[in-house]
Amino acid sequence: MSERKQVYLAMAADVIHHGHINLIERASELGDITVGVLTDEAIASYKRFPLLPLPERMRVISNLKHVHKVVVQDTVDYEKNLRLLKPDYVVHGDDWREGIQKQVRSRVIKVLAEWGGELVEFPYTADVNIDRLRKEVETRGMLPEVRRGRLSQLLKIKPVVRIMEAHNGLTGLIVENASVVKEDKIERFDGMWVSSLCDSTAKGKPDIELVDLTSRMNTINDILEVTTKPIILDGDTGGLPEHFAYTVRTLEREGVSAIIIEDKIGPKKNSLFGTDVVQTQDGIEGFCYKIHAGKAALKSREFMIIARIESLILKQGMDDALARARAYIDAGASGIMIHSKEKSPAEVFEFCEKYQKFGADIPLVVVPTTYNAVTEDEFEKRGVRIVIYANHLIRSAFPAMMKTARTILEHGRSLEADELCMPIKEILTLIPGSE
Ligand code: SPV
Ligand code: MG
Repeated sequence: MSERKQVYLAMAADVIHHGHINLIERASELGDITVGVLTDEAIASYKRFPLLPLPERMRVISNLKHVHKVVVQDTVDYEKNLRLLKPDYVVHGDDWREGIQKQVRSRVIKVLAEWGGELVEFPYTADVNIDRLRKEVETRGMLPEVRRGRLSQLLKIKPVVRIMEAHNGLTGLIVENASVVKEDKIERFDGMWVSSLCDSTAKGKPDIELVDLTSRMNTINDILEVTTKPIILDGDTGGLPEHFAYTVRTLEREGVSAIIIEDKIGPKKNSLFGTDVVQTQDGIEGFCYKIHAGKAALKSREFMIIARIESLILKQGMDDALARARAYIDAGASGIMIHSKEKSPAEVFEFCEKYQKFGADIPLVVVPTTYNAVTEDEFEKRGVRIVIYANHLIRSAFPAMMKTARTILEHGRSLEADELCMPIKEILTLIPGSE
């Protein structure tokens, strides 16, 4: 009796729909099915954060009719599992001939050819719009307790978490939805930074800790309402330790994932002024007390209090920065942000190298506004875990709006400004549910 043929299918299996069932049914006619379920890391590398964790997704798949075996596939690429299993067939929907999975498909064909295996494609089930379904589930079902943990979950599954500034609902939507296709990956932002500079600027106010928490919470709520990604709040100095404890609780209750507080006291000025303005750094002890007060107030384990070190900004030297990092970690900080306003990344790189030697598993955060030639890959090599693009949406919006305003003034009409603006039809339908 001839042996049954071996069939391999890989899937995220996050939301199981009849498209999956169609595929499995057809694949079962070819032989015994092994399903490779993508890890959370693999899914996050090319689309969104999975709704269900890997063990749950594997359990669902292993209980489906026709599935003989379930294995883990830890990359979007099939090669490793194909070499291990040497299947006669790989089965997939025909939708991957175009788009980001095209290259993965070519490699599957090439590797299978080594032992005479074959790729079998079935027509993609046309009425499944999984992205729309997913969005519905996420925006409707995004409870604060789910969202709050998203940053710490991302840190477990991504080498570098990429954060972009948002200062209202619209910019929140940009961070939520912007994507580019790069080789066989879709690049997206992982979450939002609610910057004190941008939040203040959007309200026409200076970045001197003048915009109070109530007002900052309004901004945050506007963003929370229309997005699903984790939010990191720029908490300035955190205020008095007694007040900070309340701030932390408010934020965690709303579903914010982290606050970053900087070790300065008194009238706060933006760090990018450096020593051009008077800025006072807090003592190590005082700032540790504040971190401790925040930690003690927490109700959840996932909310992160990240300590931001201003020693390099204030020219206090590398040793001071490192001593503070150690002390803040000991005080319970769940992350360390090192800030610099130098054009060269040298001092940040030096900090990274020495920080790695601590051997502490506490995420390191950078804000490369001035040393912006450094890529995320280079940060990753140095152990940086969160990269924040702190002000780029407001900085790009302002010149564009000013140009339009001046164009109208120059011409005494708006015709010439039209080419600077998006078409009315597009703005009307930009926000879902406008019709
Ligand atoms: C902010 O975005 O408000 C920050 C980062 O605190 S920086 O402007 O570089 O100080
Ligand atoms: Mg700030």
